[in-house]
Amino acid sequence: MAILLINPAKDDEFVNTYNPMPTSTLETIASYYDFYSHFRKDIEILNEDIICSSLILQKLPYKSIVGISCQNFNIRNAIKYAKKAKKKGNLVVFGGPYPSAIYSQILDSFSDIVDCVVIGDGEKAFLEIADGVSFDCIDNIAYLKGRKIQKNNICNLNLDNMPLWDFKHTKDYQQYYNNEVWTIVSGIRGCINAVRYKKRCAFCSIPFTDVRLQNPQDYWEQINLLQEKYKVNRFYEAGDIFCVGNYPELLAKQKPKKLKILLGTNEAIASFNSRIYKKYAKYLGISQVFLGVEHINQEILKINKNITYNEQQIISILETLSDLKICASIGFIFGLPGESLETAKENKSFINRILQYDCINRINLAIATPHYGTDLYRLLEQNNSAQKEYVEKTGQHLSQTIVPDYNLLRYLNVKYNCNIPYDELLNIRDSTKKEIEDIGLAVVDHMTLKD
Ligand code: B12
Ligand code: SF4
Repeated sequence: MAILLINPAKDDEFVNTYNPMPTSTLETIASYYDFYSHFRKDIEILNEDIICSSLILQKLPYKSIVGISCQNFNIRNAIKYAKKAKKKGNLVVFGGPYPSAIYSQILDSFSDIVDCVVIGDGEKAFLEIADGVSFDCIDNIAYLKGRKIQKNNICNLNLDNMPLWDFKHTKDYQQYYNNEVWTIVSGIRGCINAVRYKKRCAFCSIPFTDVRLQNPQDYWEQINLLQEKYKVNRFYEAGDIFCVGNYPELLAKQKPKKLKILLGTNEAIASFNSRIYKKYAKYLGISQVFLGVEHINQEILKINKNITYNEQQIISILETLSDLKICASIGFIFGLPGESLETAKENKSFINRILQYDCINRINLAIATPHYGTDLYRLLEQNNSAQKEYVEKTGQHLSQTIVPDYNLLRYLNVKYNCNIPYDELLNIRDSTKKEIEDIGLAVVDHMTLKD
């Protein structure tokens, strides 16, 4: 029986704001398995963004292995598939950033349907699970041993031993290419800012503080293969921050001259390197940057990002990107701990001031969301009144719930960690949104929830 890897669709409470993208994450796991496994069982990948739920249910194997990729926005659907897969006698494996952060809660509540949770890099762990290695001997997993949760050693994957991958395991992958989509590549894993400050930002839910880089030659070989095979030109580097030391320079030096692509990158203000961009961005094909600004108030930055930066630094980056004709999608967050009416207005007025820059093609306006695994969540957990209110309204304790009520958590965060009424904060966010839309720019909320 084939092994099945599933990427469930977003849960109902979220608004679908993105076009589907190819499931690169699951393809890297499947290709790693094909390359290193002695058994070479067939693997199929089903992505609910393009395959309907009934087909996924129909294709669930019997007594095989079902791996499910979960994030905070699709955990309900992930659990739905896990239940059905378990009924058919499968070994059920969860992986992804969300289960990595909440593996113990998953194993506490769902040990009858989830056999093991992969924490962090999934390629080697999944290979060993599929090859039947005893759980005791597999790094990067957590599972129930007797009645106790056993978390094994966490070991980072060496990105230089990655086999090349394509979309051969993904059913109906051709559907992705109806539109001009970005194909995700992953030569950078982790966040350089988290390494520098030994800490993630207060609103970041990824539970690791390391960074790893793929050999530049392998990086281009992978992109070249995808371009030749599927005639795709747009690639999006998934690494949290692209400017990791001189990595962009090393990439530029190794890039095959004939290879013409467009590249999307993630950047943060503190680590953005204008010199590198001026020298290498055009040659690398960088055409779109996702830039996290989050807030302009220094106190709020200090509390939530472990660092401060000023207006001039941000404007200088926007000038560089505008000169280079690189598009920028800029992220802001309202309602971070420390927010008051004044600071929210400060953020709003800064957003209005930067809209004149040609490079900006999208603004992400988020309301701070306390995801599991973030400091924001921990702050609420430590606050007795917030705990009490959450229990009263949901009947669940914050440390036990796996699928939190995000709207309520946003509200509680503002109530207990900010100095502004929630309604007023929403009004400021909404009026900012309207002003941006009035000049024809797209606005999205990072975790758009249905009302
Ligand atoms: C690329 C990306 C996107 C892309 C495409 C996603 C796609 N289809 O592949 C786009 C832009 C569309 C996107 C959208 C969203 N994203 Co996004 N995205 C990312 C990003 C930057 C990189 C993901 C990636 O490819 N990483 C590289 C691969 C190799 O790593 P990986 O995915 O973590 O997978 C490894 C392990 O986790 C594990 N693993 C993963 N799945 C499985 C499954 C099994 C069975 C196993 C064994 C292991 C395993 O093994 C993998 C290989 O080592 C991450 C941030 C990050 N740095 O991870 C956010 C991130 C995943 N996104 C996030 C969010 C919230 C969203 C949105 C909801 C935002 C929105 N405004 O709506 C949407 C929802 C998308 C949807 N499906 O509807 C959050 C999820 C938070 C969480 N804790 O779950 C993240 C972590 C960002 C963050 N810091 O908050 N996203
Ligand atoms: S929010 Fe961005 S900069 Fe902050 S730790 Fe997370 S990935 Fe790094």
